[in-house]
Amino acid sequence: MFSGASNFVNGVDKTFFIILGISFFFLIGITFTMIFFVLKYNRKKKIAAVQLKDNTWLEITWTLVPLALVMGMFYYGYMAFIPTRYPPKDAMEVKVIARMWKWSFEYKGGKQSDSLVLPVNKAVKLNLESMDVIHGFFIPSFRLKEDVVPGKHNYTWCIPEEIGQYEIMCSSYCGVRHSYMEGQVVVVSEDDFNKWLAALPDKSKETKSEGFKILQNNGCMGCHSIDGSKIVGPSFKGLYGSTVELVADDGTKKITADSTYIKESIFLPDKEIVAGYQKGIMKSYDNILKKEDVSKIIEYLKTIK
Ligand code: HEC
Ligand SMILES: [Cu+2]
Repeated sequence: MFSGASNFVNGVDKTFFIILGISFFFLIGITFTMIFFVLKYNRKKKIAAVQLKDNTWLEITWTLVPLALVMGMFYYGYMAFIPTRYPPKDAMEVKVIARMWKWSFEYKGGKQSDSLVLPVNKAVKLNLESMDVIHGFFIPSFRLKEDVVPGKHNYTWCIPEEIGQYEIMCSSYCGVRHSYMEGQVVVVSEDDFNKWLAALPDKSKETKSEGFKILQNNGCMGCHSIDGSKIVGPSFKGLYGSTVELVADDGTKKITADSTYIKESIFLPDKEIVAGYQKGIMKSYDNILKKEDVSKIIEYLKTIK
């Protein structure tokens, strides 16, 4: 708290403590008044009840005082919120790409990185894009949180004010591995930032096979590994040509993973399920991938034995 990691920390924390302070005042006040009344008007003291009719001043007071309090909370909240909607015109722009279950960041010129590296004391505008479902871009230390909605060009911005490393989290439940959807912001000096950006390999120019890129761009890697480890789905390593045990409505069977099988797994994932995995997790890519894309994926899968 009060770390000052970004330009929004003060406004948000001030609002938080004002609301907390008011709540605490009433918690203590109401509790003690209650205890006082219980003791003072205890039935054993046999105090006769008096009927009161309305009291205009009392009613005006208990209307205006809470009104002033909530308007005060609103004022501080609003004043902290408004600047978050107006990034400075000269802010550096970075595209934040959210997909199940990974954050990636694209800098001007198309270079991509897995962590968000930012120069200190420079305004940055973050354009938020989702490749699949609704995610929430959340940097607690920066007091920054904004939904990432597919098809909607949401954004947020900030000025990082302290060199260091901070956590990025996803604040919208987005599926089985939502809680693993973490990232890092690394705030460095401007010099270090420029050096880092220059040294960042340009993945868009890398000579990775096309099939690999298709897997990467469609979020397959969130669920499938290529190194043999099981994530949400089976690993792609050694899949092509191997024997796979399938569970269908009419029992289990063993097949050899050939092109037809892989094509079907991508277009009709729920028809037959790999033994040990669950139905309904992988969606069909029928309208997303073209036949040529799938052929390229298959060509690539043949190469990872
Ligand atoms: C949300 C997680 C998820 C995503 C994203 C996903 N899959 Fe899957 N996939 C699974 C699961 C779970 C299975 C196992 C159950 C089944 O057979 O449907 C599976 C099975 C498969 C299989 C059969 C594997 C085997 O060992 O027999 C192939 C091939 C496949 N997926 C390809 C893809 C491709 C290509 C993409 C991207 C276009 C993709 N998947 C995206 C979860 C996912
Ligand atoms: Cu998410």
